[in-house]
Amino acid sequence: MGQACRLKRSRIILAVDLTDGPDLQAAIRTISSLEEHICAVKLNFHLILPLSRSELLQINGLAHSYGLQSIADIKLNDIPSTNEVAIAHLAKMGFDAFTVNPFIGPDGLEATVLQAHGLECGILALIYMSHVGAHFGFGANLFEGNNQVTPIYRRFLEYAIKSQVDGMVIGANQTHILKEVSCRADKIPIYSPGLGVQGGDAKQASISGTDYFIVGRAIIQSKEPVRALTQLRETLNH
Ligand code: NUP
Repeated sequence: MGQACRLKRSRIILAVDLTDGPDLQAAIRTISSLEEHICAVKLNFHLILPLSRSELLQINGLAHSYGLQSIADIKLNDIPSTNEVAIAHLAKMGFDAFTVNPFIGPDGLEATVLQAHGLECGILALIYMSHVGAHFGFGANLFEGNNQVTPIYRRFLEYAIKSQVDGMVIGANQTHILKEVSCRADKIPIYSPGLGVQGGDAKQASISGTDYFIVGRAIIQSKEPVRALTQLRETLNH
């Protein structure tokens, strides 16, 4: 991602979360009109479910032709043999990285990293999501035997470091978590969704430790997407 970020001089990843239709042409138009200002695209179920394998391959080929990376945001969370099949299919479709939920445990997470690296792809582990209510899961306390209490996200962080993931996903609106994690694992880049519609502030998140910003609706649903994107880019580049 670092290379794409330097090449495009942008730390912004476009969440291509089209809801109208959506079809291949709309995805192509969106990416082509915004590619100059972003370093990657992130595809979620919005496109991965309705589009065909060959259409996804075309979108990823287009992204690569612009020097962009492509992330499949499917938050893998299954038994190892099923995760393995999903990663193999997504890699064949041209995705460069996949999101994984460390809830699968350290061994499962490590297996996804080893497989992805073997395919020259990367794994981004969820550490603390951005949505309202994320604390019920990622902030829930694990009661250890010796009267110790550990929030689950700290355990996920341990798994992520041990497994040598390529990135960690933490909500841009979770500033105290961003600060803590960026100090404890300063070698692993942090990817933050949650700007704009979800309430996160770009500058605050950047100061708190976010390396890459994932933005969807604030751009895609803007009346002037290029303007919204260039403004955000300028804010972040200063
Ligand atoms: O914690 C997360 N929050 C989040 O919003 C992890 C994610 N992967 N996402 C995704 O990022 C979400 O599913 C959507 O695709 C994108 C954020 O979109 P928006 O809120 O900028 O529109």
